[in-house]
Parts: sequence; structure tokens; C-alpha cells
Amino acid sequence: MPSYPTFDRNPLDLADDAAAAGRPVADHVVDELKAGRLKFAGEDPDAPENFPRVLTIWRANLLGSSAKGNEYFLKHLLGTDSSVRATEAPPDARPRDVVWREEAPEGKLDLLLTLDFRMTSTTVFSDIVLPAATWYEKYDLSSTDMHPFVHAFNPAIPPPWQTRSDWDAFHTIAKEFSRQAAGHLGERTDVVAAPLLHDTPDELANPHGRVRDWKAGECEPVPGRTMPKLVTVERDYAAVADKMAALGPLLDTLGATTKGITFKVDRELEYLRHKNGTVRGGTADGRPSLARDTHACEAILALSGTTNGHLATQGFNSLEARTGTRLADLAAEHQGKQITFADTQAAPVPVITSPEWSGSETGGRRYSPFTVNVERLKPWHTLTGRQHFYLDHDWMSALGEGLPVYRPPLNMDALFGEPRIGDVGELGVTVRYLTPHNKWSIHSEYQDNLFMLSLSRGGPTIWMSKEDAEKIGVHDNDWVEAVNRNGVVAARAIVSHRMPEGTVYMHHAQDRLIDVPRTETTGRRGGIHNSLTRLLIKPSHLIGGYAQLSYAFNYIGPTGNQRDEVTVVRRRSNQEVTY
Ligand SMILES: Nc1nc2c(c(=O)[nH]1)N[C@H]1C(S)=C(S)[C@@H](COP(=O)(O)OP(=O)(O)OC[C@H]3O[C@@H](n4cnc5c(=O)[nH]c(N)nc54)[C@H](O)[C@@H]3O)O[C@H]1N2
Ligand SMILES: Nc1nc2c(c(=O)[nH]1)N[C@H]1C(S)=C(S)[C@@H](COP(=O)(O)OP(=O)(O)OC[C@H]3O[C@@H](n4cnc5c(=O)[nH]c(N)nc54)[C@H](O)[C@@H]3O)O[C@H]1N2
Ligand SMILES: [Mo]
Repeated sequence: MPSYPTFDRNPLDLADDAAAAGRPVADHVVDELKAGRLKFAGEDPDAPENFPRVLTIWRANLLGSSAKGNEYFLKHLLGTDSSVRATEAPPDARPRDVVWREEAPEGKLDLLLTLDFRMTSTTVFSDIVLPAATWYEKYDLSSTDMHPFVHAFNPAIPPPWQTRSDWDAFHTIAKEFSRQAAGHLGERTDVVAAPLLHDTPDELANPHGRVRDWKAGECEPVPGRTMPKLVTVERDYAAVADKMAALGPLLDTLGATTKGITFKVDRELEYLRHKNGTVRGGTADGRPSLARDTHACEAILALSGTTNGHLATQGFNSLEARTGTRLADLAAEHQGKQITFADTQAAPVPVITSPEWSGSETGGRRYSPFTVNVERLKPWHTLTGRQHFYLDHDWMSALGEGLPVYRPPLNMDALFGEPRIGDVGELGVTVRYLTPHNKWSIHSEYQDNLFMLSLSRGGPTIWMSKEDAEKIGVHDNDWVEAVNRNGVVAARAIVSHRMPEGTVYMHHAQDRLIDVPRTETTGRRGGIHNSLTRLLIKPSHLIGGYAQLSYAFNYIGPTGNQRDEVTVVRRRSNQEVTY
């Protein structure tokens, strides 16, 4: 899995050391790893040289929405007040291969930077908040695999006051960074540990799903086989801003690859030179310009088969040659079509069937995933090329999950000594704690508009069954407190027959900003849904380099699981909350 920082040493220095020793960078890194002089940062994540100091959050509400284990983030990442109640894991429950530091660092970050247009549970903790232009104040594109249109965002008004489009904000930062970097960093060689990737020959790295660990002496460390690929990248730090504002030269030689199909884009580059204009002078001289957000939109539309019929058919032609099945006709009706940004501004435009996706919109059909595989016998991207259920990977076998099986929730009592589900005592009733997606918001967005606030009771709520409510003397709308090892939450109870006994819901991403009272437990303001969760990583999610079990950015990788959490809930003795 990709992870940054990757090594316990600056990768720029690693490349310099290799050059000084007259060795290829990859060989040098392998030698150092083998000798134990170099380690992966993930082996000792609390070592000061191994954690990042600057975090930039864009288009996410990390501390209010996505990140599970909110209170741990507050404590260890930010070093601010938190309600973490857990003690350090006992020695027999600690990791074996990862260094355990008695005093886990607090306040790892030096700088938390956020770009957003709302006040969120993240912006309230940020050192710097850059005010972002909203969707009606900037140009942008939107499309998803769930609907068959590509839309434009258009400014009704220019970005007001200090707000900027995200493109402008980042380009401005890039320009200042480049100016300062000229003296400090200049041109350097970087070494990047790239994961074994999906839809590439990397999928063959572990034949039969047998995993050999070079660190345990079971094999040699071989980049791209038994460890990540080691790729060198020439960085010209003073040119970062110029490069951001131009379409780079690797497209000329490498083309653009998606799901194993390489698109040749010479024609598109020429088109974009005319459409966007070219850069004059400097590092990017002669390249198609991406100086403005609309240029970036045109580039995306030109380089994707879903909006460029020429590329869609080109991609299907390559796929036909490889699979022997007829496919190019799926895009043929649009072969001459190039959707431009102006087209999307006039109206949402239906997209073109393309090998970048698995469904078909041919003839105005509505998208549904995998129709091309089912109807045209395009092989599935699996080991067998069929729908593939049996996973003969070592780790899947070890976990008993070689075939899809029912796995009951983890027994958190037996594993971590947490209270037992169903127990009722002085502290309240112990229940399973689930945080499914909210009906009165999309993640943390929209919950703060008046309609949604009225429809949802307008503040933190926990849904519970009549049975559990009765056990602790709670009536609908009473204030309750939920406490577990990870944190504390104060919320109103929604007592409903729709909840099964033994399980409560606190809907995902109720932000810290609306009607959150102080808790009786700590005297501090209560937490959010993710105050009661923490990250558990499922080991099988870390499998890589084996057919469909290979990493792909935004497709396959580990997720943080929060589903087995338990909490104790009780009625607040004082129903008059304070803020
Ligand atoms: N406990 C628990 N945790 C979960 C989940 C769960 O079910 N339970 N679900 C998980 C899942 S599936 C997801 S997808 C994540 C979602 O987690 P996030 O993606 O972090 O959540 P959002 O609240 O959608 O955050 C998006 C933010 O981007 C801002 N924004 C929107 N448009 C723009 C823009 O154009 N520019 C800028 N600069 N900002 C913009 C919004 O104002 C908002 O604050 O949460 C995950 N976390
Ligand atoms: N209104 C609204 N719509 C949304 C979103 C939103 O925030 N708001 N977010 C969008 C996004 S990004 C996503 S990812 C999707 C998510 O949408 P879904 O995948 O539907 O996710 P959830 O609502 O989190 O969970 C679905 C159900 O899983 C159950 N569940 C919990 N644990 C387990 C378990 O161990 N086993 C089983 N079998 N079931 C379990 C929960 O009780 C819940 O009813 O929704 C999308 N649509
Ligand atoms: Mo999601």
C-alpha cells in the first residue's frame, strides 16, 4: 500500500546517496533495506522523522466526517483537548512488527490547512482556513458513475471577497512555493515506492496468492515482486507552479492509461493547444495551457473517452484486439463527438460509452455497471476473467474468507475487554453503536440549512429501541450520554420501534457546530459520531499484487472499519443542558 512518508529517511537524500555511491537508486534502496539501515516509516509511525507535519484538507471534512476515531485525531494529530478515555493497550495486545512507543506523541502536526466554504468540525480546528468559492461562484465539472451526464458549474457571481476557486487557491500556493523552493530545494531526484497496481503486470507478483516476506527471510526483496516498485522522479521544485498550469510532456510518450488500456492522445494534445492556447517560455514552453480552471475542464473532457468519442472508439479497438470480442460499435455512434466545456454549460450532456467504465449508454440507454462484461463477454478484471468468488490468497484462507461467508461482529468484550452487549448497570445499557449515512444530510453537508434542521430535530441525535430506552428510563427526545473507550457524546434520544434491541444509530457526520452541549462526563463540549469510533483495519484489505486484489487509486485499498463499536448509553441526570 502506498504510504507517506514512505521511508524513515528523506527520499531526496536516498537518491543523492545512491548517486554518490554510483549505484542505481532502486539497488541502493534495496541494499539499505536489506541491511536494516533503512526502514519503512510505517514500521515506526510515532518516530518524529516518520510522521508528516503539514496537512492540507480540501473538499473533505476530515475531523467531522470521514475520519474515524475523532478524539484520537484531536489528541495525537492536533494535541488539543480530547475525550479519549482508553488506556494504552496492554503489552500482549500490541503490534509485533510495529515499534510501540510508551509515550505516543501528541500534537504531531505543525500546520492544518483547510479549503472549504462552510464552517465545519475541521475548519474550527484549522490553523488556516482558505475560503473556497462555492459551486455558483466558479467553473468546474461534475459527473459520477451513477448518472449518465456531465455537468458544468458556472459562476452566477464572481468569487466574493477573499474567496477563490480551488484551482486558483492551489495555483497561488504553488507559485509562492515555487518561488521559495528555487533557493531551498532546486532540482532533485525523488524515489517513490509505487504499489503493485491493478490492471498491470503487477497483478502477477504473487503467483497462487502465496505471500513470501523478505523481511522474514522467506525471499529476496525484489521491487515490483516482493516489495513496492521503486521509481525515480525528477523534481524541479521551482517549476511546480508552471507545471501545474500546463499539460505535461509524458502524455506525448506514455499516453494516458485507464484500466489497462493506453490511449494515444497526440490528436487531443494538438486540439488542446488550439482550444486552450500554449504556454510561452519557461519550463512548460509550447505545452497546452492549464492556466485557468476552464482550461482544466477542457483537458479533462478531451482526455476522457466518456466525453471524446474518438478516444472511446480507440480504446475499444485496442480492447477488441486483446479480447477478440466486438466492442467498438458501442461508441461508434459518437466517434466524431468531442464534448466541450461550452456544451456542458448549455445543458448537462449525456456521456459516451467508453472502456473506462463497465456499463453502456449506447443508443441512449441508462448506465448500469458491468453490462459490457455480461452482454459482450468482455473478461472481468479478475484472476479467471469471470465473476470470481473463490479467493485462494494465503491471507484469505488464513482468515477463513476464501469464499464469501457470514462474519459476526467482533466480540469486543473478549478481544478488548469492553462492556458486554445487553449489560445494564449504573452507567447505563451497553449497545452496539452504528453510524450509517444520514437521511438529513449528505455527509456533513446540508444539515445546517433550516429545512433540514427542522426535519431532523436540529442537533445531535441517537436512535434507540423502545426496549433499550425503557431499561434506562429514557423517553423520546430526552438528553442521553453515550460513553465508550474512544470518547463521549451528548445527544437527544429518538426512541423508535424501528431500532432493534441492542443496537443504536448515531447518523454519520452530525457536525460539532449545532446544538452540541457540554457533557456530564467531562464537562467539555460533547463529541460527534466519530468520537465513539476508532479505526480498525481489516488485514485482508492490505492484500496486494494478486489479480483483482491489487491496489488502484480510488478503487481498491484499505478502508477504516468502525462497525463493531460498542457504547454505554444512559439518561442524563440533568436534562437542562448548557453550552
Ligand atoms: N463513522 C462513520 N464514518 C464515516 C462513514 C460512516 O458511515 N460512518 N462514511 C464514510 C464515507 S463512505 C465517506 S464518503 C466519508 C465522507 O467524508 P467527507 O468527504 O470528509 O465528508 P463531507 O462532509 O462530504 O465533506 C466534504 C466537505 O467539502 C466541502 N466542499 C464541497 N464542495 C467543495 C468545493 O467545491 N470546494 C471546496 N474547497 N470544498 C468543498 C463541504 O463543505 C464539506 O465540508 O465519511 C466516511 N466516514
Ligand atoms: N442522504 C444521504 N445519502 C447518501 C450519503 C449521505 O451522506 N446522505 N452518502 C453517500 C455515500 S458517499 C455512500 S458511501 C453511501 C452509503 O450508503 P450505504 O452503503 O447504504 O451505507 P450506510 O447507510 O452507512 O449503511 C447501510 C446499512 O448497513 C448496516 N450495517 C452496519 N453494520 C453492518 C454489518 O456489519 N453487516 C451488515 N450486513 N450491515 C451492517 C446499517 O445498519 C445500515 O442500515 O450513501 C450515499 N448516499
Ligand atoms: Mo462514501
